[in-house]
Amino acid sequence: MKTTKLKLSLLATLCLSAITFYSCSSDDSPAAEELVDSISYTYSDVTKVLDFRPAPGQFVNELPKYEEGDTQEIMNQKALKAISGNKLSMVSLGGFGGYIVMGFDQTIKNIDGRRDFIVLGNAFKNSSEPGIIMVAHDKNKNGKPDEDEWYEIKGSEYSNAKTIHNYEMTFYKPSADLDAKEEGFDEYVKYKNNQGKEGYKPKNIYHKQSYYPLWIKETSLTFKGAKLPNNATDTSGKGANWILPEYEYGYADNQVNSHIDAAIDINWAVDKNGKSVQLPGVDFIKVYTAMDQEAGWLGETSTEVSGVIDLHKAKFKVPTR
Ligand SMILES: [Ca+2]
Ligand SMILES: [Ca+2]
Ligand SMILES: [Ca+2]
Repeated sequence: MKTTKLKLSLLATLCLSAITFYSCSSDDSPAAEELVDSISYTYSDVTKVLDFRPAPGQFVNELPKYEEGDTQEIMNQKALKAISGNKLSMVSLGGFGGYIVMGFDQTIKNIDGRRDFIVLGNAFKNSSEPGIIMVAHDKNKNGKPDEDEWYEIKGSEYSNAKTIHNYEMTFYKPSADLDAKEEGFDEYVKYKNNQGKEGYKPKNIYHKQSYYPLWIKETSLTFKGAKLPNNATDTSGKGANWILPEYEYGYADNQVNSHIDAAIDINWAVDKNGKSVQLPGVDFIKVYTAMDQEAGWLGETSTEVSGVIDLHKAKFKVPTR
């Protein structure tokens, strides 16, 4: 999340809560552009958080709040509380690769010709921090997403020449001394990627807590996935006015929640080779930050998730593209 945007996005959430739910009858198909004006964005169908593992970032240990002694299990529960039910808050996934794995009481069905779900984020105009969406159908019915059950939702930048598939980032835990420093400085979280680059991520002046997830005992964290092209531009040329425009479709925290292209068709799922797969539905959704980008004083670009809406359960017929 960009650093100053939190209050604004909470405000946006409050404004959206005023929108009437079910303003059209359940059997009517809303026109594409209406999708979403008639959905309430203040509830979520998420009922489980199986894993919450953010990469280091300026909102880590804050969204949700880490308290001394919290275990992974407790942090999963805190994340669930933030993104389930009808009083939504949000979790921040931090830098590249940081992720959350969510589950549901019932399978989100894949209906042909229609989009099936929305991952809610806090994007607004020129504040898009896209995360890649992975989906799993519990084919072997063991109640867990197995490694071979995951597929990637192929978003609009999948074939962009600047997208790096098989990107890998390792972050190293900073010393307690660095964590304790309250002023901003550049050489904070050491990282190394698989593109031959290493260096440090900065600490900024706005967020003084540790940026490394403190409930994780390992002293380094490695994340793998696809990295989308950078989207941040400083329009002032002086570092003052950063904009992060959206990509077209197929991501989390990218299009505004109320935009039709925030909605996902499970038919967009592809396997590791980019081959389309047909899933009857999905039981688990994983979202990870797909950007590795610092936008000046706004800090690192990190995906936020505030819930998932099953469009069929909500009785919305949203055409695919
Ligand atoms: Ca965001
Ligand atoms: Ca579908
Ligand atoms: Ca399974």
